[in-house]
Amino acid sequence: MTLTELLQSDRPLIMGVLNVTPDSFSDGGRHDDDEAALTRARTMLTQGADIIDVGGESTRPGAQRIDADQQRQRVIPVIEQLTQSTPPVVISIDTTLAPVARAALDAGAQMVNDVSAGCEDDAMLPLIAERRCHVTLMHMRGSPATMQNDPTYNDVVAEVLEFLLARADAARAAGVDRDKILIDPGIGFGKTTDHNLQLLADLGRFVATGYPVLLGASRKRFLGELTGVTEPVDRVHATAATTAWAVSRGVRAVRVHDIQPNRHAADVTAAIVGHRKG
Ligand code: PMM
Repeated sequence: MTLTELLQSDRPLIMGVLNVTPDSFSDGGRHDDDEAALTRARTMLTQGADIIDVGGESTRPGAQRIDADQQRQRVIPVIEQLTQSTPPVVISIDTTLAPVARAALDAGAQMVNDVSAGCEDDAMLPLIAERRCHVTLMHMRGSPATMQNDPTYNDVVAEVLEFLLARADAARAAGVDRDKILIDPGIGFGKTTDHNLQLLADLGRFVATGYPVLLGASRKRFLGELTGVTEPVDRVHATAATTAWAVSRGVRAVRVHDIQPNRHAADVTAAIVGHRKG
């Protein structure tokens, strides 16, 4: 299936996180060689992932930047293997740098997941337009190095919405088709627990824009604050709660580390929502 076909289907989409980074906070560098990454990707697909989001740079708070060459060296061999397998895997590349995105698209990726929404690299939106691929535009306050330094908003939902609509307009002005754009409020990117909860409570306002909404709450710190669970890997149930809620509000895709519990939470919620609609 292509990503276009997946987005046209009724089923809530599960995007599995494949961090090919030695320093990602939740994978702990266990997938930093190609074989381990491929095995992890195949497990996620067996468990029901629709899309694999491959990233070569950690965006955890305070993380060091990884340059384009290093990101390419990490992700391209893995992407090539996955897109050349049968059936081919739908790949999203998690990067803010156009040279990395270009190499990933050359290797068969179908979407660019840009946590800077095209702000970091001016060449990104024109590249997306030229390749006619999908793009996720995410909201972030500041950069991963600084974003958790006392973020403040007057009205977090209105400000994040305004930013995402402006970035979607910028993408369209660069030539990206409307139906290729997804938006993401960027849970945990320059937000306190209270901000994250406001964004989650008001997900319906993001869905009402008409752009498919992607949500990434998996294992994030605010879930630890709410539950008292300190280890990210143990925040599976907390994450599944956000998935069920998000799907009930009309969110199209969730970006998660633990596929099976989120697949089940999403599918059961979608069945309830579908039943209510009659
Ligand atoms: N979160 C992370 C990385 N990439 N992309 C999108 N679109 N949305 C997110 O919420 C998001 C992302 C950070 O999480 P990780 O370090 O566990 O991958």
